[in-house]
Amino acid sequence: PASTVLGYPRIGPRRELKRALESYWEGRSSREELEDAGRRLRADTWRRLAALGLKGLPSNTFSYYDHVLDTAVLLGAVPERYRRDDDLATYFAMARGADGVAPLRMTKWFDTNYHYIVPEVGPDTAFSLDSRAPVAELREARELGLEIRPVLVGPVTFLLLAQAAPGSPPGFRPIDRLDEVVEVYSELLAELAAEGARWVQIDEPALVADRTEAELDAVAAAYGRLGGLAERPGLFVASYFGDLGDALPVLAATPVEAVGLDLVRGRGPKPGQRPGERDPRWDVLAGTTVVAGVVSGRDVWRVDRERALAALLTVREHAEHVVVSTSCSLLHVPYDVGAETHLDPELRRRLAFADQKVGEVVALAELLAATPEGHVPAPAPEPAPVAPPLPAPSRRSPYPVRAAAQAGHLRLPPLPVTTIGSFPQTGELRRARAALTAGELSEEAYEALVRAEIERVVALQERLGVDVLVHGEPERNDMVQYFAEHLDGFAVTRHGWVQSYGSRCTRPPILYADVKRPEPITVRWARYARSLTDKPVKGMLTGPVTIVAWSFVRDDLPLRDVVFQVADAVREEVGDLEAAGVPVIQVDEPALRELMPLRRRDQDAYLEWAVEAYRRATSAAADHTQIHTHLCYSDADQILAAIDGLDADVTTIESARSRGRILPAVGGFSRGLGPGVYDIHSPRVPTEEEVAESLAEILRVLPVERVWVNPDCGLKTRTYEQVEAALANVVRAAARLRGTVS
Ligand code: THG
Ligand code: ZN
Repeated sequence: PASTVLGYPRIGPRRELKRALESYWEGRSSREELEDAGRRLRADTWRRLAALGLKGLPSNTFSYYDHVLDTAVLLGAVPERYRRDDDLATYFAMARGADGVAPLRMTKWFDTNYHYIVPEVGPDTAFSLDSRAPVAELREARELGLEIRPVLVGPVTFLLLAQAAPGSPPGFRPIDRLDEVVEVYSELLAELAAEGARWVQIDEPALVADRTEAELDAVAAAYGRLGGLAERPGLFVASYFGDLGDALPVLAATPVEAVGLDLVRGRGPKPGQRPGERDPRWDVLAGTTVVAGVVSGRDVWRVDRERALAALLTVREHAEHVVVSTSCSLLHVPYDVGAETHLDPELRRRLAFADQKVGEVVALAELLAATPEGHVPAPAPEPAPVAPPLPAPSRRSPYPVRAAAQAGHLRLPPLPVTTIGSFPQTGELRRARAALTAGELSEEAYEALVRAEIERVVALQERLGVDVLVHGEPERNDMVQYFAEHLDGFAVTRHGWVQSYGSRCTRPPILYADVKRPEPITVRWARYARSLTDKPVKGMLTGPVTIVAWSFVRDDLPLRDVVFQVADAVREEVGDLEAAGVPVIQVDEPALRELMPLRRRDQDAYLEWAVEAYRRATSAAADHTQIHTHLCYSDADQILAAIDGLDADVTTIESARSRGRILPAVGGFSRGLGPGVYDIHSPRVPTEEEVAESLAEILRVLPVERVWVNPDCGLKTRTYEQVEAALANVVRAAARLRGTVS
């Protein structure tokens, strides 16, 4: 029976790739050792998938950093400034920067928590095929006696995700270069066929977002051209993360042999439709192989077999062949639930990570093959409707009233200086936390260390002259995991790492039941910091949307209701912080944009409840309590109305690398705003001069009484040396500007 997955994790079940990469970057191992690690991981993956009974094995899903960056290399789209003699040095220069050259930008892969490297394409980019990686994998698999299917990012998606190279003429869009890029794919397909590839998977997730007529015409032209090649493998175009919509008939009309549909997020059978009943919307699939994504690659839940089988039977009514598959690559889930031996067995039985999902795909393929044509299973029961959450009462007055109350309460200078919350996480703290988990360090000894770190952070900020102090978050491993560990309804994993970008991973918590806050979480740390200083201390919380966006969440409730439950827990924490005398409370929502639906028609409804959740979390505060929020990523300009809707008193945003876009957009912003004055993502310490210039630029568009002075983001990835030097310059620059503006 036909079964496959669209992709598989690559970081390694014990993060072997992370270790190999970081050791290579630090000069502790050779290129050969890194490449050996890569080869071993690929071989282990294919053998594992074959052992689990999977028929179609994907290849080229491995990457030393990112698959979009790999595609840029494959096509020769390597900007001149990154070129080095050694091709691996070139590759990592694009990913991580080198010799004073900043890396390429990084951004979210659709609505996932994975970040890709944004390629640059200009009118003069000289495309040329570099097929070494996919060809090498074909040969490696052949040596293992396995047949594999190379996976490529498709030409349309690649160009739609690329940015115009610096210096491109106005109006130039990378997609204008589609014809030339398709020529390179043609060459590649011929070569892969000559190397024995019978199928190739071409990923076009960009087709599940809104596309213009012209873009759909380009899709038709591109796949018409590729389909018309004499020497080529079978073409399987995969869509995922949603429904193809108008792109489905377009793709189906091209000569591609197989189309992949996401039947978890995309359109399933119509409401009321009997399983197996024909659906005219899918008539276009006649003669096509459908790779039916019925096992979710985005969550950690076991598949609902009845529902999945019903979708497969409906597809079988229309398609030439059906291949059972995952809804998208398994890149977004951890490897193996079997490694989580500490989890409650009851919860464990409900979970499926990558290997369990592969098993489900195989089992469903067998079930489908054993189900006779014309079989009509009982329709799946509709989920029970749930009561909408009750509105949360607000204690807040309009902004001007609050601002006056806060001014009296806080007595801050103009251009107040603050930080985003985290201070450097020292190796000592990380080791202590590991020792605590392993039972080798007592709770008391650990807490003493955390307290000592808070003392150090508070003393440092006092010495530098920061105006609103933070405790530095030494007790937190991660801004989401920490809260998940302290809330009922969440479980955390030991080995459930998921790649975030390059060698970096997160362990998303699992929200599996109703969320409750059994007791205050952050209050004693904030209270301790407060006891050490006469300056205002800011309490630090993670917002409900971000906690949910960076977790795996239950799917038996609407996402909105889950977020509201988390909001209510945060609301209780806000109340307790205020009661403990904490005058400023920051509720971060860096992921506000990430959960944004891909289709425009769904976006307003999302933003409306996301903003409501935030207000639910913060509206318990009294007028004199100042609410701050922080948003990461440089696309704040795209959701400015929603940010305004959060109604926070002060918003700090990343802006150092995107000032030209952000500042014009925030001119009309009516509350406190702190556009970051320097980029914390680089180890470079900004000079006082540079910070003063940033501030002067900000003051050209915003009135001085609304401007806050802060770095771009949290400081946890920096060293104390860098932080101390940078903040000293920030404080001096603010003092200088205060002299000139007041
Ligand atoms: N926490 C969580 N999710 C996130 C972020 C976060 N998603 C988006 C963004 N921030 C991703 N950025 C990062 C930045 C750093 C790391 C991971 C994602 C990182 N991870 C450590 C590593 O891989 O070595 C492991 C951290 C740990 O030990 O817990 O550095 O901030 N949830
Ligand atoms: Zn940030």
